[in-house]
Amino acid sequence: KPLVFSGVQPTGNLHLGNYLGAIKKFVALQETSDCIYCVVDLHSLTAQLVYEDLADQTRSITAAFLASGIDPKKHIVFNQSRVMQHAELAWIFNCVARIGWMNRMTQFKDKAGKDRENASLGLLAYPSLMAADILLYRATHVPVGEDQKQHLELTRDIAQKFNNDFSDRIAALGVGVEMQVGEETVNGYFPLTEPVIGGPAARIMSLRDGSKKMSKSDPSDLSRINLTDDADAISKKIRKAKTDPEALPSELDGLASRPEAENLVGIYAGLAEMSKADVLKEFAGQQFSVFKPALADLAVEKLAPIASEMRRISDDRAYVDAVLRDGGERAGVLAEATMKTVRDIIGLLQS
Ligand code: AQP
Repeated sequence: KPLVFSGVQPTGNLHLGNYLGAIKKFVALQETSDCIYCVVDLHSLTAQLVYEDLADQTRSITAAFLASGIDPKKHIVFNQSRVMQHAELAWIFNCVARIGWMNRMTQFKDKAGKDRENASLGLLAYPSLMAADILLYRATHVPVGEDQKQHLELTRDIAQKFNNDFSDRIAALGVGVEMQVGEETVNGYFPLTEPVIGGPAARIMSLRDGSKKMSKSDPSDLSRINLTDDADAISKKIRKAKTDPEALPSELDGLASRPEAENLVGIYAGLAEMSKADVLKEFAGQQFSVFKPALADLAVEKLAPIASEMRRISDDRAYVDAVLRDGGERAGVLAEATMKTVRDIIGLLQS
């Protein structure tokens, strides 16, 4: 059975991009896989060290997972900092990965801005912790938005370098598994994890600027639809979304160089579980004055039940905390099993 891992940072209100690009996939994968979904609170420290409400943000992301349909009994839901092995493996991966690999990450370049010397070391090492999150469970699949693709490639690079560097010890301990790398069959301890990216909503853009991704940290609230927005807010944001004066085309080609129009079509497709081409078949030749209200109705229909369920779950703080505690205990058992082997592979004294 595939083993799925993914995480979301408790850095602010979840938005439609997080939902369509990631959480909706988390829910679907539960049917076919064993899933571990994590609120990655240690990752959020890379953006900002001091939060007034980190614990409440962590609970709120957990409530969003549960409200969206993640089952914490059949699968595992927990917050990263409870399982200290994430930080332990990240340290080892800091020593496996190369600084040049980290320097090339576009997310680091974007977030560090011009003053790179002053960015936190944690921001640079972020992908190393992410690789640890995934490989601690030897996850085979990671559902993420398009923006995380490069980090997933780096996770494979780290796994591959670890497998290569320690190949003799992995073989001597008999802890490797056979895997295919290109043409070659190799024996490694860590799998080369596959990203699960794709569909019409893998990269949802800002409602104000079709060249920027929808993001929690955009200062304009009009740029995103939050999972907690009410029907009025959703309708208003879609009404005000930037568009062009043309009608919708009948073919996908007609959306080329119309990023805002393409984004709204992608959002519709993601919410309705249709392809963009089918959305265009339905709305070909229509103006945004027709398409936007239809999109707003669909968004309200899909998001309102999640928002109200989130509120209901959030009111029961003891329940949310119990889910995270229980998930943390179960994740901790799996994590320690991996770390015992990793310490043996490296040769750290454990007896
Ligand atoms: N715009 C997006 N479209 C599709 N997927 C997206 N994701 C984020 N933005 C979009 C996916 O959501 C998951 C959780 O993201 P995260 O919270 O761990 O980190 P992030 O990518 O940094 O999210 P934000 O909202 O954009 O936050 P800021 O503003 O802090 O950068 C991931 O799978 C991500 O791909």
